Amino acid sequence: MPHLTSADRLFLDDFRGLERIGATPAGGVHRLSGTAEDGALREWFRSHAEAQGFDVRVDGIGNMFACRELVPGAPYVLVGSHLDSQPLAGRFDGAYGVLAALYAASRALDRLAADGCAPARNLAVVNWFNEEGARFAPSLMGSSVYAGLYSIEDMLEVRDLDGVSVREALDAIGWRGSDAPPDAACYAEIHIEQGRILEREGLDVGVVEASWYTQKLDITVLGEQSHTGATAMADRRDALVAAAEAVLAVHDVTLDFPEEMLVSSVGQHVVEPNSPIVVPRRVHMIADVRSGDPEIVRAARAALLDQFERIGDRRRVDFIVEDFDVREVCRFPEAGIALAEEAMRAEGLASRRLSTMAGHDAVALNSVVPTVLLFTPSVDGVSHCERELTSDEDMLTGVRALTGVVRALLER
Ligand code: HGY
Ligand code: MN
Ligand code: MN
Ligand code: MN
Repeated sequence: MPHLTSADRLFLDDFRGLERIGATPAGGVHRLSGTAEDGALREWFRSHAEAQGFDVRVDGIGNMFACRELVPGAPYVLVGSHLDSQPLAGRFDGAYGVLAALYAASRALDRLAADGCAPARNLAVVNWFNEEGARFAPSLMGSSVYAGLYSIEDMLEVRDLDGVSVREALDAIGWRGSDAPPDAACYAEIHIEQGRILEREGLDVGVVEASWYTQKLDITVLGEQSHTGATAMADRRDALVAAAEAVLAVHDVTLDFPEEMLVSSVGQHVVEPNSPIVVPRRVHMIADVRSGDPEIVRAARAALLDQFERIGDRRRVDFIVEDFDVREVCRFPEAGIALAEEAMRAEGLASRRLSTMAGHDAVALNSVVPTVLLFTPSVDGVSHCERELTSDEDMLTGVRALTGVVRALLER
């Protein structure tokens, strides 16, 4: 590890402090949106942002904006990510990007002042509400409301599996605000890659040029409840057996396409009544399907619907399938990519362009303002898992990279 500056040590100390919120015994975090852990993270972020001279605003869907007004009336450079996590997940996904944004924002302002340059824009560091969509679907919720892709009224009424609404959850932790969010001129984000490319090629930073097409299938399988002992096998309408075939179909449909051009999983699965001696009457499950080519997803989706129909006929159950959380391919603007690559060169960092298969708040923001998305290496490419890891050195390099980008965006 090269020589650590005092600012580097401060960053690492703060990241260690952040890690402890919602920490799990196995070294990960469990920080679902709208929970007490989310509330603690927000208090942590607010106190650290205010300590660095930012004024924190909270909008009606719980997005947090730590603002520095530099040029009255000017639009804002937004830089940030998300503090919520998947269940039993990693310490870095989102949280690293929020802390890196706070440090890069302060350092970019210091650099501008040291260079005698005046900023042309204002600056805000953002914690977006519910990027993960784990407790409340869809994902990228707060950033999509900000981008006008979803209505705040609809999102506040979304309910989790226990029937708790977003509104009730935010009110319970006291984080449903009423501040007007700042107007954005542009957005920048740094995020762990959650893949293996940067690590395999020994690179410092990734500059993201496009995101994959992603969508989810909301699948309900309806059979009939009956006694697992007394009911003849020929008389059963077992929703779970049919759902099990459907789960395999979701996985195996990827084999019909060029290797790694399509990825899919069923990650969430609820069985009713979920009793050992009752034939299940209903299974509700969510499939996630992604590809760099939307036509491949559309073809896979058609094949699956056809298979579900055949499974339903054979098993005498009904399938109800709805599309949601659809994200078209997003291409980041060439001007932002070039600006980021220039900043990497100026910092002496090795970077390359790549696509993201994971969704990010930057995808929502890019639908309304020019956006730059940077990646930092992930060890083994593992994420949404407690052993997710990015080295201290790579985290600090990412802060340097983001600082260069924010400084350039402030001057435009
Ligand atoms: O959808 C995603 O890939 C992100 O982790 N929410
Ligand atoms: Mn601190
Ligand atoms: Mn993330
Ligand atoms: Mn994630």
